[in-house]
Amino acid sequence: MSIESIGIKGGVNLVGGVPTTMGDPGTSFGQYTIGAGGTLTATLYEDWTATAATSNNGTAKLVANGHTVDLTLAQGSHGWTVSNQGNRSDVTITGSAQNDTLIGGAGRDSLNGGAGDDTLTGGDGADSFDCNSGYDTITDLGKGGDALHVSGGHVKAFLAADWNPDSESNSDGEVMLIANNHNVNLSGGNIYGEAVEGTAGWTITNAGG
Ligand SMILES: [Ca+2]
Ligand SMILES: [Ca+2]
Repeated sequence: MSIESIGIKGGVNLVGGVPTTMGDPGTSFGQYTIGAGGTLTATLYEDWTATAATSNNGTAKLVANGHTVDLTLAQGSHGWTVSNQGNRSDVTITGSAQNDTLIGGAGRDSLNGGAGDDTLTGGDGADSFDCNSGYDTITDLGKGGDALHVSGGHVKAFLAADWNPDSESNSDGEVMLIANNHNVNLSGGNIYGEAVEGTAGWTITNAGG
């Protein structure tokens, strides 16, 4: 990975690929160890996959800048904030096992928080939200015609537009949709005769949630 900028405070160590020039977009990076009280802020110039050599016990913020980020193997007790806001490229962002905040851009993003209680925001574009465990929150479901895939866990999704999911969406977890004065129609589509597959319950409310 290369970065444009990095903010380092106490407790941060860089493991491998330590830059010799701060702020050089061409500087290659390896993995990070962010200690308690440490802060990492970085803008990606390449796709980046964390290995188990990366851990976060402090604060970690990545600007995806149109690149895929995979934090599945990241260690440590703290989650990550990853944002592609302001970028039109489609990206896939996969969170860590902790509580992450993942934010898409204007493209068709795929956001998967992984374990933990994650907060997902797709932005514009037909985004795909994948939720599999924990208590995840989606802040803008429906904006751009999104798909929701719930393989487990609990999801609370706030609608940002009318949502009429097709058969791409499914749930085997518990989903609460906060209509937020938008229309929801789960009956359209046609695979297996229903729009939204899944065995677990859906709760739809126009209350504040
Ligand atoms: Ca997570
Ligand atoms: Ca998006």
